[in-house]
Amino acid sequence: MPQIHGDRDFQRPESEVTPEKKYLTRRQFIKTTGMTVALASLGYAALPYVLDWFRPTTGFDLDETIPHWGREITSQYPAPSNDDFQVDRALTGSRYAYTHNNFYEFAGNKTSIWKAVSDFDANPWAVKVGGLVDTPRTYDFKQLVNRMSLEERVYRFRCVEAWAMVVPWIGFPLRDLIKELNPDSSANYVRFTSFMRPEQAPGQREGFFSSYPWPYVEGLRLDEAMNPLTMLVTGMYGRPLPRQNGAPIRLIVPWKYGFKNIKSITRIDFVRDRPATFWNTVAPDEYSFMANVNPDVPHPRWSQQTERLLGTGREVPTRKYNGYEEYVADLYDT
Ligand SMILES: Nc1nc2c(c(=O)[nH]1)N[C@H]1C(S)=C(S)[C@@H](COP(=O)(O)O)O[C@H]1N2
Ligand SMILES: [Mo]
Repeated sequence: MPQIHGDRDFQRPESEVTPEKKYLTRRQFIKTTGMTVALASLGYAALPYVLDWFRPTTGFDLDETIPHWGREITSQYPAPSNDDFQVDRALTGSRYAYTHNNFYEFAGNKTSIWKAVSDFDANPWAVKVGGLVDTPRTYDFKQLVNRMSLEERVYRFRCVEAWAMVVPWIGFPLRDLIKELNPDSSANYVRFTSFMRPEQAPGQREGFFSSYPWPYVEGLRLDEAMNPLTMLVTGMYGRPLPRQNGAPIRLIVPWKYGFKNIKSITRIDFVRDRPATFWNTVAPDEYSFMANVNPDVPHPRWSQQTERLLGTGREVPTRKYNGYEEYVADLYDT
């Protein structure tokens, strides 16, 4: 549970302590009005925590949502933590990060995705790499993950819908893979493609979202893809990625809005021209290709000045580039 009382309340200096006599004369007043106000405001302050606590996660079993890899993969977790990447916020409780998702291939309701992924088979998994590279190739996910050296990094994460979280991701810098692939000098962008499996993903075969331009695609400029912050992520909270969070491999670009962080990647292509991307195609006025977190650029339907921290009921100011300005500001003109 989040902390409600701070220790400082119990460390008042002697000078601030009310003398006993005065205290006694105040007593009646405090009893009749003070206590009522205190209890009411405590109840009000606790309301978001209480509501979050009773969110319908009954029956959530983490092991059921992590694909069964066997020992070859699980021996890689937990991965050593890279302490260069720490943040000034508390980690989001894993329960919230596992059960509050966006993954429109499965469902439109964030709190039901961990249930809607039950038919999704993420093992085995292949990732094709092609386009403007020396040797196009197909990686088996297990081989890929065992060849790269995995590390844990704590990053802030900011969805364009103004909710946010802090997650210990496990993965490897995308640049490590790109260097191996040696893309052609004509490659300016990297395009990522997610899976197309209507038989496993209800959102791709029925209902409102089935008319969307599947598969989900995203893209980065090559210099953004080479930024040391950009990761291919295969785990979180010390374990392999659960299916609802994009098993077995997803992108994490922490200075951009959540929708750039494409899940369950099946293809990575090096291309010359800026690729079409999923949300930018669906609603170009609402979701830009660049999608850098910026509190001063409102979404057409809401402000981006603040964000709600998942599982806490707290709202905090949003930071430019999600607080990663020192790493990325030189990538951009403004
Ligand atoms: N394939 C795919 N990737 C996706 C999405 C999606 O619908 N499909 N949603 C995006 C959005 S809008 C967000 S906020 C994050 C959510 O990641 P999480 O569920 O792990 O928090 O995934 C992103 N990646
Ligand atoms: Mo999002």
